[in-house]
Amino acid sequence: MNDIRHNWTKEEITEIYERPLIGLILDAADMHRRYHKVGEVQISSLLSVKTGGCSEDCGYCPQAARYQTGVKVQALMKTDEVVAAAKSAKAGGASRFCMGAAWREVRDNTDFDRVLEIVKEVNKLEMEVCCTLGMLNEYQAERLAEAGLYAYNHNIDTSEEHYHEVITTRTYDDRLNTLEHVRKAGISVCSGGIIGLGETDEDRAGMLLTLVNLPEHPGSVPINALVPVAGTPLGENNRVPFDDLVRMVATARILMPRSAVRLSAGRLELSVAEQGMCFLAGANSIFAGDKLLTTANPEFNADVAMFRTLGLRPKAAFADGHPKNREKAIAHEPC
Ligand code: SAM
Ligand code: DTB
Ligand code: SF4
Repeated sequence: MNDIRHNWTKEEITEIYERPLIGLILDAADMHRRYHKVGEVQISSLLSVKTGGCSEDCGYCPQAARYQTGVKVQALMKTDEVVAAAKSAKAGGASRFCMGAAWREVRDNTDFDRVLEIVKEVNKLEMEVCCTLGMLNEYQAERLAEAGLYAYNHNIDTSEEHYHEVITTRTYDDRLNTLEHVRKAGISVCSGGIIGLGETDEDRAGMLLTLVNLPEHPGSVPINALVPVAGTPLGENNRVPFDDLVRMVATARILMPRSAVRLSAGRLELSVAEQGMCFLAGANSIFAGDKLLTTANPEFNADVAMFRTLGLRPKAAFADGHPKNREKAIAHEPC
């Protein structure tokens, strides 16, 4: 049977998500072994290059100006500060450097010019450069591609049906349009979502349905567990049970065999054994560094110890193909 499909139904996805957990993990592990080197984990480092003061109302986000979360607004960082952070991330084993900005969308101004300059400089470090800057038009996506951007993160967050319960200042279609601009510009799409937003299992299947039926599966799929932040509308939500996270990872792995499935926000709450189950279920990417954008992430030394315990090793940059050679990356065969 063809593993790479774009015609899944929600019923098929639900059937996978609801399998008995151990069987589901083994099914996902089989798929993982067919398409990836077991134990190889991509390490991405995150840096918030422009923090807080965002005009959007995303119910989970500590950076929305309208919520009192104690996040300090910080203007766009200077190029040399960002490059210094990228060098130190590389020294710590990261092969991808992802820069986040608390913007609704990119505007054609001097800040964007600086982001383009930063992308060019970080690219010289032979790291995979990624940005997450909010919505982009076609022209902005092309300019980022020309500057050497490898990947663009833009999450769909949840199902189309649940989206307006979480965010009202933009639509699901706005998100999908940006993803299309990114894809057309030849930039690797990084898109996933968050669990723990008050969604149902059907919404979770719906979110994966949107991702898997895109014209190409995203190169990376971040699966975030909500980090509840006081002051946000979802700040009182319960943490998601670890087995829900394992289910999401495993289902994403089965649906999108070639993609990197990133165990993203929420790792701090997981034991090494629980994270180990996620790696077994097909997670092969993490955000490393003691901070995500504004919230805490496991300490560097704790991740080094976890890699040793679980027998994991960092994946090299551009192992799936250099952007200059993107066709090769897309066509790569199962190993
Ligand atoms: N402003 C840009 C945007 O929204 O696309 C980029 C930065 S935004 C903070 C990046 C992603 O972080 C969001 O799409 C969301 O999926 C994730 N995120 C934000 N707050 C979170 C939280 N409290 N817990 C888990 N994930 C979160
Ligand atoms: C993604 O999917 N998760 C990251 C990254 N992409 C940009 C962000 C997580 C943010 C968690 C809340 C915070 O630290 O502000
Ligand atoms: Fe702004 Fe992005 Fe946070 Fe939404 S998720 S409030 S767009 S920074």
